[in-house]
Amino acid sequence: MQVRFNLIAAAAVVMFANVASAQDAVVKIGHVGPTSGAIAHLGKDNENGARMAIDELNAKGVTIGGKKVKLELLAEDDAGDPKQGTAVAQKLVDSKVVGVIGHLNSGTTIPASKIYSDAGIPQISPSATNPKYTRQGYKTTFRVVADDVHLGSTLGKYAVKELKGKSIAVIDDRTAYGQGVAEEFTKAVKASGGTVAETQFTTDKATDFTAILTQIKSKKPDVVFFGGMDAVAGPMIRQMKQLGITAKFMGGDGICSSELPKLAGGAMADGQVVCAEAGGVEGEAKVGMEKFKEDYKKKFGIDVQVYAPYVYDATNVLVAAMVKAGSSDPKVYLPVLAKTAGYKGVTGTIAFDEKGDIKNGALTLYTYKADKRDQIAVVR
Ligand code: ABU
Repeated sequence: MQVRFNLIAAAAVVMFANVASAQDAVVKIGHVGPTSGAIAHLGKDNENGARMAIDELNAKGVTIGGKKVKLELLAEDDAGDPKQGTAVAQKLVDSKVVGVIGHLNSGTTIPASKIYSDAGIPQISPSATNPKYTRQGYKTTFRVVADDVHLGSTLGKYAVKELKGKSIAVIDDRTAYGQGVAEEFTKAVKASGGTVAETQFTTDKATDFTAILTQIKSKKPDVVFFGGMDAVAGPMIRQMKQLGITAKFMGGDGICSSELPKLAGGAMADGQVVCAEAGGVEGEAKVGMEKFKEDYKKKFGIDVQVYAPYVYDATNVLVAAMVKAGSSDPKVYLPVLAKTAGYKGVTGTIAFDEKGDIKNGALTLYTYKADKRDQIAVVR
């Protein structure tokens, strides 16, 4: 009887040791993405990645500086809009978050980074790929994915060398991301001996591409590259089919989502689309990524879009730095975060360079077959 009582008491101790209590100090972490608007599915995907990390950490129990803490996620919506991005950044600073994961878009991440930098709050973007983000001289900016230089140059080379593109058309949505990645793509096409036959622009809100696609059709393109997001790329692919344009369609990480086939309304031919995610794992490391995707589906009932695993890792990296520093005070843990090296995440090994960019970042090239993403290769 006494043995049984002791076992129950021991189990209770373990249970309560692993569950944050109401008395634990609260550590607030911000997350920002567009959870409303045309790319809300991507914003929600990112937010889910942060929620998954926070829930798991709280369930395991987090001790910082000898004190048990409860992590609290403050999730904000910037709607992909630069003005709303800076407004919610200020709101998070005023709410005393000690770190921020986000934002999703380069166009919101870059202006918001000044607000976090002025407040001394570390920010890790899991998906903003415009190189400028980490090149402003701020000590608070970090990124766990490769940037547009890497994305654009790899895709440009692929268009010429692998797809044998002779007549290449480039469209961008005039956002910080879309324009930047299209410029890098164009540079790489030229450096690889290819020619850009036509350049057109649209916006991240456009839905009718008849005029620009008709112009592009006259150049008989074999490759069309789009710098922008999946919500615009989907209808563009559909309208290409309606106009009889059978060219390969390429884009960066912004189009490389699970949602793209649905957004294209069934107009994507197998192997027609080639895109790149700004990260990736190979070999044995794929086991962790697959497990993450299964756990994510179990928890949220939906598939990962693109960047949830990177948000998950970014959140864990942030908290690991606090634990290592023994403090959640940004002044104390920021230098430890900057020295992150050899962190084994589901997206691979994370270490930051002097700018806060991931060292030795990878890219994964994908196509779509039967409306499912199909990996072509992981490249560095
Ligand atoms: N990297 C693609 C989506 C986010 C962005 O950089 O705007």
